[in-house]
Formats: sequence, structure tokens, C-alpha cells
Amino acid sequence: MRKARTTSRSKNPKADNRSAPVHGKAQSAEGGELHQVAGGDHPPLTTNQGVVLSDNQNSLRSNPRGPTLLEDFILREKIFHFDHERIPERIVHARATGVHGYFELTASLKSYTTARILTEVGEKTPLFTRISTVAGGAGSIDTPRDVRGFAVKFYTKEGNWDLVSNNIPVFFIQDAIKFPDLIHAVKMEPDRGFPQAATAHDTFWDYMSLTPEAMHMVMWIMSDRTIPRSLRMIEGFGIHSFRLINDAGESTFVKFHWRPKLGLQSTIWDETVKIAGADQDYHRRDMFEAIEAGSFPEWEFAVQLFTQEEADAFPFDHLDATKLIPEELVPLRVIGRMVLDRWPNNFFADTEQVAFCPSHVVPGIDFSNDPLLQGRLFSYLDTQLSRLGSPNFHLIPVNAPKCPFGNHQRDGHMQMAQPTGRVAYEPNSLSEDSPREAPTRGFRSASLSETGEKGRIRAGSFADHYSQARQFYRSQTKYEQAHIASALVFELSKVEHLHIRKAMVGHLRHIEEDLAKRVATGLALENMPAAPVAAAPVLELDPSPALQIIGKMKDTLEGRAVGILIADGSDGAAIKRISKAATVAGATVKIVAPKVGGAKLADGSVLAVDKQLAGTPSVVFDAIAVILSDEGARALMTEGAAIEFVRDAFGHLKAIAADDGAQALLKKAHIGKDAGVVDASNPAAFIAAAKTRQWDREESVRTLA
Ligand code: HDE
Repeated sequence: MRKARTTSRSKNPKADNRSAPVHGKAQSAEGGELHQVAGGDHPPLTTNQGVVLSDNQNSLRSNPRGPTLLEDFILREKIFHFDHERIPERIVHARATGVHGYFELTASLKSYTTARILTEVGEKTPLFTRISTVAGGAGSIDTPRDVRGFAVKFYTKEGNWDLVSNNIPVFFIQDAIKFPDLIHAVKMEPDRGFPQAATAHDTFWDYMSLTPEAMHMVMWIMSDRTIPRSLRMIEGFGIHSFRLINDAGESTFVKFHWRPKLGLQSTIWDETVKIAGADQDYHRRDMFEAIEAGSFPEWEFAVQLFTQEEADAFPFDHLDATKLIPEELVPLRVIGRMVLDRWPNNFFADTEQVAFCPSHVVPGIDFSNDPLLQGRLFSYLDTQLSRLGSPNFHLIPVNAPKCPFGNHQRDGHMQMAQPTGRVAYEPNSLSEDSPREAPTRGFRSASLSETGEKGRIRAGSFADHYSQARQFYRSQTKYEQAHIASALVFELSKVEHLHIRKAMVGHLRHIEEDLAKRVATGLALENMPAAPVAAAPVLELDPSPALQIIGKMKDTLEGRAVGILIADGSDGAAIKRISKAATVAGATVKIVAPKVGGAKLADGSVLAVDKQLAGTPSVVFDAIAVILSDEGARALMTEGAAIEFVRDAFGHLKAIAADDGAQALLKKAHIGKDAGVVDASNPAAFIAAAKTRQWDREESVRTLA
């Protein structure tokens, strides 16, 4: 046999860089390729039929340099499986982060519902939470301007309850029949295949401009709610009214809310754009690292409860998903908490295969007539069939209830269960233990009588499209209002068609004339466009401060990150002081230096470094410190990444601590003094400034609309 000619010597590429991984028994073959051999704790590789493999590096060839044989069932099985590894991604909400956790009830709703998860104080219910963006594909960035999905699957003792929510309490449309059009408008434009995961394009704003009912949601998506700092710092809202039903069969309306323990926090738009370049997985990584560090994110679970009579007195229709119920009108009652504490073993198995359906409710919880919710009750079950390929998706571990379940449904693709016995129907007289109805504890719908005329009719009570949009805008701080106006200018500036820009400004005139003016000026429109005819008079509703982000921020470094930029020659004691103060305040501290291998400090010792400067812009930190010797600063003054590190931190309104040496770098970056730029010798002042953002600085660094 002719000897095979080798062209390269392969070896484990990671081996050079890492500290000795456990390789087990390894052999190099004649062709130079590495073979790791089973033994010890390493079981043998097998095919999916259980046949042990002798070689996982070479396919079967007719001779060492000859053609590969079709007979090679091992190669064919491996490639066959690989070829089909992907399943269709979700039509919306494809990109996500999923985490396991638990829910604990802290206050009982016994007089309102029979649902055990809402009545047994102290009981812990396991759950899986998936937080997503909406518009982009599974491989898109974590940080587009977008709504975040916030879906929770509670594995209750009475069956699975899926609360499939968003981080915004209202939605774009009032009727499910409009959803395919909305999504087609926001997704990449079909002729060109871009933009990916962005609302800033013509088809989206064309559709918005022709959909007055979306105006309240437009205010929310142009606010910083759509550019969160972390998935641990967002709220969640079930949006629709649901019903709770008690043991007397009485029903009460309910809206569900999640409130993050870390408070709300968002980024600045310029920062968001740069994060997308620095770390496409910013939010997923942030969640992963928090869970790994044992710093488990937590949310309060709260409800708004109201009766039909109270609902009748609201100045809006609570069945309209473009409306919210201000907390000032119906206060939130905190009844529990959710803790996320376990990262999935495998991303695909859980985060990709989890199937949420708003129709998954448990006895004691029921639906309202919200027409958007009614459409969702069909869509989510239906979509699992093309996504997961089988009506048996409920048998996938992440979807399976953790309470006993069984019925007479049988067979189908990928059936994993093995029902026994002769009977697969009901009623029957042939089985002594087959499942049967349970009239007293089974699911019952609210008993309601419906009257009226059948037809494709939108209720007149849905006609007010601007009042709550105005209320939202007026409830914001001046900083947040400026961000909304600027976001509108940014997005509409990307729209090529002038008539769409004008139409949008026309709508804004109903919301707030001043907002319309700011946007028109930002777009350099020559004349103020006419406002469209409003279907209902615009009401002056009381401002609701609970709608702000700034009002719901917490002055804290808990769960935040501080970056300390150092170089050779930096003062070790100064680094330690800042690092200790930030850690005590709850922050994660990362040392950034020009070289990841370490930096040689002033005293000659070498400090371990977490991140390399070139790959770690300051956008991934909430506050920064710069500790440099004169010489270190001189070296970094010709380093673009160092100058941008401090300039961006300043531009993104973050606190900066700098020692004497670092002043030269700050000067080079044209950073002046303000309340957020502090001396590194005063860690307490730095921590105080780092707990918040320097909002007043903003007008000195960029033009806002
Ligand atoms: Fe969804 N939505 N949606 N949606 N939605 C889906 O279901 C749909 C709506 C939300 O992490 C899909 O399994 C319709 C509102 C989240 O797996 C699909 C309508 C809210 C997730 C679907 C809406 C949401 C989805 C795609 C208008 C906030 C991600 C894949 C009637 C309350 C769930 C899937 C996850 C996913 C349909 C509107 C939240 C196609 C028809 C309002 C968080 O079934």
C-alpha cells in the first residue's frame, strides 16, 4: 500500500494558549492527525445505533488517497445529522437568552383565584424564562432598538402556565389580523434583504404612519426602553387583561407585571450602536456571567386587579392592547418574586426548543376578549408545528409539565411516550386506570354571556389613539423627552421617502406640538405637516411618573460593571483602592490594559489583566477609572483605543475616576471637569458618581432634538 502524503501536521490549536487542559490518552497517527482514545472517565464514541467507533477522524477510503466510499455509514450518519441540525427559527423573537429559575409566592390571591401558584404563599414553582428581541434573526445582535420579549413558563403543580410578555406594557396594534403586516413591515425589506433587526427604514415607518393605533407604542419604542443596559434591568408586562376565577366562579380582571430588583436601566443611543460592534452577544454574555457569578437576577411579580365596573369607568378600553392602566389608577400589588439561577446545560435543548403559548393557562386563570390576545391563542400553538415539527413538542423536556399528565392523544412524529394498554379513547369500559374528566378541579372558562351583532367591527371604544401617547410623553423627564425626540429624528432620517417623514410628524402633532416641532426641526422640514384627522378627541390625562425610566432607576452599582484602565507603570495601591470600593458597592471590576498577559506596575510586580484594551471599549462598563503613570499616559496618548475609552465614557455620561498620571490622557481626549469626573484618590466620590449617569452633561456632548 502506498504511503499517504501528509501536507500538514495538525495539533490542538488551543493547547498553546491555555494552561494544560486534560487531554487524556492521545495518539498521533500516520497522517499526523490527533486521535483521543476512550478510557478512564471518557466513554467510547458510538453511532446513534450504539456501534462503537474506532476512528472519528478518517472516513472510509478505497485507498489512503482514493475516493471515499458510499458504504461508510459512520460518515453518512454524522453528516446527515449535521445537515439537519438547525430548525426553523422563530418568525419573531428568534434571538434570545434563556435561563431556568423559580417563582415564589409572597401574598395569596385566594379570594380571586383557584390557581394554586397564586394562592400558596411560600411555595416555589420551577420556571424557564426566555428574553428576546423581536425583529432580528437568531444570529442578530443583542442590542438593536427593539422591544424585548419576556416569556415565562411556570411548571405549576396544575399544569404549565405560560406568561408570554414584553418589556413594554402596550402593543402596536389592536387586532391580531394586522400582525403579519406589522411584522412584514419591520423585518428586512424583502427585495434587498436588509436592514436586519432595525426599525429605522422605510417599510416600518410607512406602516406606522398609516397605523394611528400604533402611536402610543411609537412613543415607547422611541424611548430608551428599547435599548436596555441589561436583560436583568427590564420590566415585563403581560399587556392584555386576563381573568382570575375564584372557587365561587367569580372573575376579576388582572394585568401581570415584572419589576426588576436592580431597577430599570438603559443605555444612550450612541453607546448602544457601539456596543453592537464591541460585543454582539452583550446581553446574553451579561446574563451568563451574572448567573455564573451567583448574582442571580430577581424580579417582583405584581398584579393590577380590577372589576368590570371599574373597567367601565376607565377613560379607555382595557381590552385594547394599545392602552395601559396607569399605576396611579390601579396600584400594583406585589405578590411574588422570580429568581433566575440556572443556565441551561444546552442552549438548543432549552432556549431554542422551548415553546411558549399564551393559551397555556391553568385552572383559575382565563382570557379576556382582547382581540389581540384572542389571535395569539391560535398563533403560538400553530407556529410550533412548523418550528418543532411535531404535535408532540410538549414531550421535549423543557416543554413537558412537571406534574402528572396524560390523555388519549397518540402517535405522531417524534412520539417519545410509550402508552400501554388496549384503550386509547374515552369513555371506555375496558380500562381500570385510564384518565377521565375531573369536573370539580378541571379547567373551566369564566361563565359569561355575549350578545351583539356579528361582524368585522372595531369597537368605538378603541378609537382614541393619541391620549395615552400624550400622557406617556408628558410623564417623562426632560432628558427622556429629548431622547424620544432624537430617536424619532434618527429613525426618520433613515427613511428615504419624504411623505412618510411628514406623515409621522403629522401624527406627533396630536401627541405634543412641541415634540412635533423638535422632530420637524431635526429633519429640517420646511413646513409643519398637517395633522391627520383624529378618530376621537385627544384627552388630557394626568401624567404618570411610573412610566419613566429615570424615575425607576436605582442609584446603585449592584449588578453593574466598572472598568479600570491601566498600563505598565500604574500605581498598584490606587488600582486596589478603586477596585475594592467598586466591589464593595456591588460592581464587577475588570482590569483593562494594552496587553492581556498582565501589566508591570510601578513597584515592579505584575498585575493580572482581564481584558485587552483594543477589544474592550468603555461601552461595556457603567463607569471607568484610569490609573496611569506619566509614562503610561504618554504611551496611551497615541493609542486611539485609549483616547476613545475615556472619550466615550464621558460621552455616555459615565463617571470617570482619574489619577494624576491619567490627566494627560483625559486632556488629549478633551475631557473637561464636571461632577462625574473625579479624582481617583477619592474612591467614595467616584462610587457616588458611578451609581448614576451624568444627565446634565449630555447637552455638552451631542445635539439632541
Ligand atoms: Fe408574539 N409571537 N404575537 N407577542 N411573542 C411569537 O410564537 C404573535 C405579541 C411574544 O420566547 C411566536 O413561539 C401574534 C404580543 C414573545 O419563544 C408567534 C401576535 C406580545 C414571544 C407569535 C403577537 C408578544 C412571541 C413566534 C399578535 C407581548 C417569544 C414564535 C396577535 C404580550 C416567545 C413563537 C419565546 C413569539 C405571534 C403579539 C410576545 C408567531 C399573532 C402582544 C415574548 O406565534
